[in-house]
Amino acid sequence: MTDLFSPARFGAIELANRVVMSSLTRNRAGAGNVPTPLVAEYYRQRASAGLILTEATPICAEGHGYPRTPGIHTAEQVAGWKRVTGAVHDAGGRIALQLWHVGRISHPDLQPGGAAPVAPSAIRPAGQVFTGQAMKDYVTPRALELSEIPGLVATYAQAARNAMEAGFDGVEVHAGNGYLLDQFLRSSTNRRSDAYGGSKENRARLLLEVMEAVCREIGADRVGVRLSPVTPFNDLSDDDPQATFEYVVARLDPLKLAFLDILQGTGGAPREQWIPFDYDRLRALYTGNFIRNNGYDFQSAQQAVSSGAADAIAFGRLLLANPDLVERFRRGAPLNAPDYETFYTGEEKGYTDYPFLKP
Ligand code: 8OZ
Repeated sequence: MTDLFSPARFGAIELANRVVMSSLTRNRAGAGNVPTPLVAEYYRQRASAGLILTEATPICAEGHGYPRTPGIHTAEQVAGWKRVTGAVHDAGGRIALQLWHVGRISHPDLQPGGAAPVAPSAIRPAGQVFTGQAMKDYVTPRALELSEIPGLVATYAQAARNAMEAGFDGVEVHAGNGYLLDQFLRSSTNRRSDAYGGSKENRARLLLEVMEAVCREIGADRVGVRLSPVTPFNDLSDDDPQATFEYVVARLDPLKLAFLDILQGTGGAPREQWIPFDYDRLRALYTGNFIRNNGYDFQSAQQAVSSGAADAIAFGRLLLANPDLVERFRRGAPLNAPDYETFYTGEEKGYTDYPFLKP
C-alpha cells in the first residue's frame, strides 16, 4: 500500500518519500540577494524530505518585493544556489526552485530605478510593504503593455535555465498567493481588455504561456506549478474560483508536468475559516502527481496519501521547526513547535537551530 513513506517518481524526479517541504519565505539571503552558506545548511538539514521546494525566488530584479529574498537572475545568485543544491544532494535529497515574480506586491524603493511595480492592471493593493527600512503603503502598479508579455515569458524560461545551471532537480512556477501570475488569473486584479484579461481563458493565458515556455526550456518532467485558488493573501479574489481553477487545471493536465501543488484554504487560517472550494474536483481533473498543502498533520497526511486523494503532502511550518520531520513521523516522536517570531528574521535563530531527535 502507498503511504507517506513510499517512494515516488514525479516526472524526472525520484522522491524517497511523499513528505514535501513547502516553499517558505525566510529572508536570510546575503548581499546581492545571494543564498549564503547558512541558507545551504538550512536546506541540507531538511534533505530527508522527499522533495524540497525552495523559498519563493525572484526571476528578475523587478520580481522582488521583500528584503533579503534570494534571486535566480545573476551569476552570483546561481553560484550561491549551487552551494545549496550540492549540500542537499550530498545529503541524499531532492530540491526544486520556486520561480517567483511579485508583480504589484512591491514598492518603488525595491524596484530598479525606483520605478512602479508591474501588474496586469493599475490596481493598488490594500496594505503596506516592508521596504527594508520602513513600512510603506503599496503604490498603484503600472499595467504591463501587451508588447512586454513575450519578454516576461522569456524571463521565466531563462530563470528555469539558470535553475538547471545551479543544479536543481526541477522548478515550481509560483502562480499563487497573490503574486504576478495569480494577479493575472484572478478577476479582482485583472481588468485587462486584451487577450490576457476578461474571460477565464484570457486570464489563464499568461500562466499557460509561461508553463509552456519553461517546459520547452528544461523539460516538462522537471516542472511543477503552485496554485492557491482562494487565498485572499495580498488582497485579491476571484468571482468564480471553482470555474477559474477547474479551467486552469484542465489546461495544465496535458502538459504532463512533474507535479501540481495546490495550497488549500486561506494562508495560516484555521480550517473552519476557509472559503469553500472543492479541491477533489481538481484532483479528479488532473491525471498527474497532485500535492496538497496546508494544515496537514501526520494522520491526515497519511490518510490523504493512502486514500489516493494526494500523491504527496507539502508541510510548511512542521518542516520549518522539525528538520527531521520524516523520522519523527516514522517514530511517532513529538514535534518541535515553530517560533513565529523568527520566521522572517533572526539569521540562524529559528532557522538552523531547531533540534533533531536524539539517535
Ligand atoms: C510570506 C511572506 C512573504 C512571502 C507566499 C512568497 O505566500 C510568499 C510569502 C509568504 O507565497
